[in-house]
Amino acid sequence: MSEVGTYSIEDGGIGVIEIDNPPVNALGIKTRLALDEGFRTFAADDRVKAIVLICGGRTFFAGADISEFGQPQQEPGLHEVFDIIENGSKPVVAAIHGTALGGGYELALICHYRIAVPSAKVGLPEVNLGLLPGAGGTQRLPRIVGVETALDIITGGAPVPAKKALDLGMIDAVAQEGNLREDAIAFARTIVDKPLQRVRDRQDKVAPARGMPEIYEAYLKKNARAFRGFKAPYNIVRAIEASAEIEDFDKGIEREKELFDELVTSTESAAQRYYFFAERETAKVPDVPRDTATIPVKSVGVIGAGTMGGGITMNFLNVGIPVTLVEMTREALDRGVGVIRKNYENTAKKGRMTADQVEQRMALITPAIGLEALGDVDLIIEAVYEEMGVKKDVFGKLDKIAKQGAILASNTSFLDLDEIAAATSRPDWVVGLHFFSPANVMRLLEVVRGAKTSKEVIATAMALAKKIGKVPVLSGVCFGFIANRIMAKRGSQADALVLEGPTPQDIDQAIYDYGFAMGPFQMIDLVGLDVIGRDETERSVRGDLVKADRLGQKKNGGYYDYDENRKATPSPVAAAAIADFAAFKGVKNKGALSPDDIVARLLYPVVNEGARVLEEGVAIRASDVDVAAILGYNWPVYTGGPMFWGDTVGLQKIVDGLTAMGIEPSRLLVEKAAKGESFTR
Ligand code: T1G
Repeated sequence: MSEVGTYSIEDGGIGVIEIDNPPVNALGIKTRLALDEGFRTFAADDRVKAIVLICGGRTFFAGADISEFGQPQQEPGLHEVFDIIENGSKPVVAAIHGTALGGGYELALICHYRIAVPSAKVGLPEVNLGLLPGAGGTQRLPRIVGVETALDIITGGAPVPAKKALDLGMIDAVAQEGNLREDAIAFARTIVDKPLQRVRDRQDKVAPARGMPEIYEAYLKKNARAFRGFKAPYNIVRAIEASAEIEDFDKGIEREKELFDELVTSTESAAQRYYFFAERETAKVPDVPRDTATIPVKSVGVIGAGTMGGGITMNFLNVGIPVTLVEMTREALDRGVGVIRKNYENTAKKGRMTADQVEQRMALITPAIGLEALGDVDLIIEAVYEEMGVKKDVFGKLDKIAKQGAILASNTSFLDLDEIAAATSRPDWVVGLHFFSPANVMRLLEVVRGAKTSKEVIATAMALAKKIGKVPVLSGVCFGFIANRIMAKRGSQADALVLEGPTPQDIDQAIYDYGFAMGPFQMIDLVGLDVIGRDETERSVRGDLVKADRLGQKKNGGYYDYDENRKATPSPVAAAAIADFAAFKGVKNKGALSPDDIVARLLYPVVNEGARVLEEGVAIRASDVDVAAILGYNWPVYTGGPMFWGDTVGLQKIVDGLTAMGIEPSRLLVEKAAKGESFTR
């Protein structure tokens, strides 16, 4: 009996190997030792005619143990264990619940049969870690579902629900929910005498694709935009090509290993594996124990039915929490409710929810005029105009209306939460819940902790964030909190650099090639020059362009000109405005800059601000800063985010670069660079 495995023999000679290695039965060394022992024991026991492999806890094996990557491998390795199973003389049935992912589903593919409960999902999400399925998944899955379907499943990485997996042949049977063990044993009895067929020996699904390299070129071309900057999808496509082109399975495995090894040693994969844990770390607040009592939130009030208020409302409707949605006029309220309905109906049109579900969610809204309707709700989120006087007025009134024990939250994106809390008699119940627009889509939620916010309110906010599908990042009180504050440095440097010679398109191209979806000037033109916050007390290029009625894509162009299809071209008008403002400011034209120098000029200051946010204690940990930048601003995940990337570049190089730019490096950055320390390694 191993530490995490138990073995039993049921009627009919069915050997059952049960692994229970919390939290997700990852295929770390303890699990591998238990599998090795179990299968060797049953192979040698003549009473055993077939074997069921099942897991305890929340899920079937959820993959290799990601924390083991980069460490010396402890024997037995995954391949050794898999060989014992696949080359055994007795049929093996994988009994799946929860999420059989990555190496977990690859283990299921090694077994001769797979049975799952209806709520189970199976998948190969290694692409999210900058990897490919390195235990045979790229060679076995095409042998079950064919090359085209395997391309989608493996480059997409999404889990496949049991019903669809059955249709695709990824599993062979569906068990009754809650009866997996019994059903798997019964299933095993039916296959005891059947001839053993291994997935690796099947050719029928891959033979038709043999000799058709155009499949893969076309696939890479079709997905060029989605795969841009990532290495793993390209290697995945090549590995799946090998499953059809290389008839000898073991040679196909060799090719898979070659392509896997390229990825597992890459910075991109290290960054994405780091990010996997970073996203799960954010909910842990050092001085708020995980068992801190949380306040039940069974009803929510949202003040403001505009874009933010409506999006915020949808998050709670989506998880069945009723919302009292408050506006000041019937017209604004009806418009807001109408937008929510329209959003759901659009989702229903795409087949992602039913008409009934739309009505169920809409029925959870209680529209109301005036704050008085909020006297009974457990949590109130204010999403009114971003002006301190307005916020303080609302919170002063809420203090009189909200029940004792209600949490009062502001969605402010940069104002001083402590000042807002001071407008109430209950600052310990005041917290910031900073959603990012569109609030029903963006996963980042900055939880802003005021000086007096209680630990229970923080614990509740962090737990509630996860319940509504957000990734919470705790922030202290400062202008712009974390994501907006550090990314503002990219914008201000872009505004300064464009006066010195590089054009908006030079700057945007460099930032696009670094991995962002678009550059800063394209973003401003998209959002609108009159919308993006700016200091109106001072002249600026943006102010001059707004005065010239150039508002961006929506009106007359902005930094670019646009044709009727919104295709951007460099704008002589914008170039003249930039030159005119540079002359006004007395900025000399220093000529063009290389893309690398443009990236350094725009992003080193972001790393520097991230260091400041850490030294001020606004953020708890460097990986939280990375999560905020990646989820809030689409910082390319394969760089790991600003702090991980800063470590990759080298902190001393960043200190020297900032100094050369005349930008003062933060104390923490200088200290770490001097000591040869890193933020994230
Ligand atoms: N390795 C190590 N720890 C893991 C883990 C893993 N594969 N998966 C989860 N954890 C930890 C996680 O850090 C957290 O820890 C706890 O389990 C609960 O996770 C050879 C190379 C399974 C859907 O990519 O998608 O196999 O914070 O908070 O929301 O080809 O975890 O509690 O200390 O996410 O219920 C491929 C990754 C690996 C699956 C559960 N497998 N995991 O979600 O809980 S590479 C994956 C998930 C591989 C092979 C390749 C999810 C989940 P802590 P959680 P959850």
